Amino acid sequence: MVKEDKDYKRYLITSALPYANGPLHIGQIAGAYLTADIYTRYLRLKGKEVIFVCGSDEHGAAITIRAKKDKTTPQEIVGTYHSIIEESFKDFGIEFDIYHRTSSELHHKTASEFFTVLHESGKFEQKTVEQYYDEEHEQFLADRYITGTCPNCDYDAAYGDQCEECGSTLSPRELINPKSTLSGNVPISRETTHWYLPMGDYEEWLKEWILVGHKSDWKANVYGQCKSWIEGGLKSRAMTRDLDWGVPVPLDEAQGKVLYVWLDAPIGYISATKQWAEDNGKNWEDYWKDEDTKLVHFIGKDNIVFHAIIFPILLHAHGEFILPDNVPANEFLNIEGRKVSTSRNWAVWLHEYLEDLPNKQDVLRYVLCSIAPETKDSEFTWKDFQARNNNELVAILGNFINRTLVLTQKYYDGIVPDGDFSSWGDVTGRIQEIPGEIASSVEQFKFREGLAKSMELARLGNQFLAETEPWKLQKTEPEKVQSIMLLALQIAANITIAMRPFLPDTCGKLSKMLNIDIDHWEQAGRLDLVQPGHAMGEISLLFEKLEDEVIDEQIEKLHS
Ligand code: B3M
Ligand code: ZN
Repeated sequence: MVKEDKDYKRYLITSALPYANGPLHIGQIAGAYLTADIYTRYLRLKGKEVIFVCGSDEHGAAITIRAKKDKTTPQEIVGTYHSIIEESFKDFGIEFDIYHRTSSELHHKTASEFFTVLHESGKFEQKTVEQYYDEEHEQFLADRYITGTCPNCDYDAAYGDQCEECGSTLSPRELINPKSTLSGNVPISRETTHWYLPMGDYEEWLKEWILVGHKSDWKANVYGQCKSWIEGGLKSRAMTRDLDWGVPVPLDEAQGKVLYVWLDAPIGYISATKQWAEDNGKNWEDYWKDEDTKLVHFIGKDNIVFHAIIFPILLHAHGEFILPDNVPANEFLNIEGRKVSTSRNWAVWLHEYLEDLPNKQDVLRYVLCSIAPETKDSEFTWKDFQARNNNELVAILGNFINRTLVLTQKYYDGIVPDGDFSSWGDVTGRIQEIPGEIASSVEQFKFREGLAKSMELARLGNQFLAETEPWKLQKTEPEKVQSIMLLALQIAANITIAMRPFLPDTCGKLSKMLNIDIDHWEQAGRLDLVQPGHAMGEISLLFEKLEDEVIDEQIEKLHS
């Protein structure tokens, strides 16, 4: 039985913890952050009890390999990138309740205790196995420390844990022509001991929970991946690693070993919640141990198995935690016809965008939401970015707002006129319907559709002004013009609420111009949001046209 939203008391929203091994690029933003932020902002406007948690993933080979490449230490790497990432999220308007980090003491303690509970209740299998080993660097090679050809798609740079080309999960032994990332040498085999999660033991449980229980409410891409993994048979997976960077395995016999990063990182959601609760005088257990909490993990498609299968098994095996209600994963965003590649610098970096195009975070939010890879990979191009800015934000939304406010200023000195707009039933009817449609799209994680619906308000307003042409009637029928303007102002006021989850900065500015502060979703759709006699604030332009030079510069930058 799928639980309905009304059956939940509170929400816990998470976005994948980005590795603190580099700055954020817009592909990541379109995947796991913007949509989660929109969803959370919508819930807050509805007055729901909700927290949105995230943080830096500071462990794993992603960090240590980067440190080695840059000839520095893992501490140095995470120190630098944690701050850059946190800052750019903030400037972009991603409103986490907490942005935590997995190198924190609280996280180490939380992850360590989690492991201990599983270990003491016999949930792991201890096995001594042969693993690849780099003799030159005296290190075992797991995950990203080993690369080779993917047995499923022939990609020649697949990692030991995952092929980034076809998305399949792998183990080092499956790679064809394995090579050490550290030395480039062909590895030898050596014995080592690890603690394994016998995932196969949970197959029946997963079939029931996902394949039966979430058939209708999980996105097709997520459900489909889960189905093929479960039906393909789940193998035991090591939950520990021979590394010196990470959360130490809390067992005497496990010296020099740390928790597998995919065990420790999702526990980061729990430790982030704990830190938030401590900072805000709340009880973290309400969010993790009460069935009335709706837990939703926003991620990118390469993280599906970890969030929909492995972490739920761990939570279930532990026994005290709730499970995610949904795991909305997006596909990938390509840039100008090519896959994002951070190593080849084929990416649009968020912090650079925010610097190069200041105060235009909402333009990027608008474009990324419009093209979000919700059901399949999608494409970002700078020309499309320019077109959406110029033809949609400027020509439709900006234009409608500007005309409405400028005319109100001109005709009535900025004081909302009195009037009767009851004869435009088609228009008022749509204003009343649209918020419900947006809500339903957002609740089903269809953010592109929700944004398009919210934009329909601006289109409606534009069309209404174009049809009624108040500027032609002001001399002859001033009373009719008052009614037209009053209705146009109600549409503008509705935009401040209906578009707020998507474009928070713009809606904040617009609210100031209208001198209103509508902070509850239930007010959306109403036709009395601005009252006759109300004085508006100062007017300015919401968006500006982007010239070719600006766009060409960005295209050049990408190719340089
Ligand atoms: N850091 C992987 C990634 O950035 C990983 C996510 C962890 S979420 C618990 O794709
Ligand atoms: Zn592959």
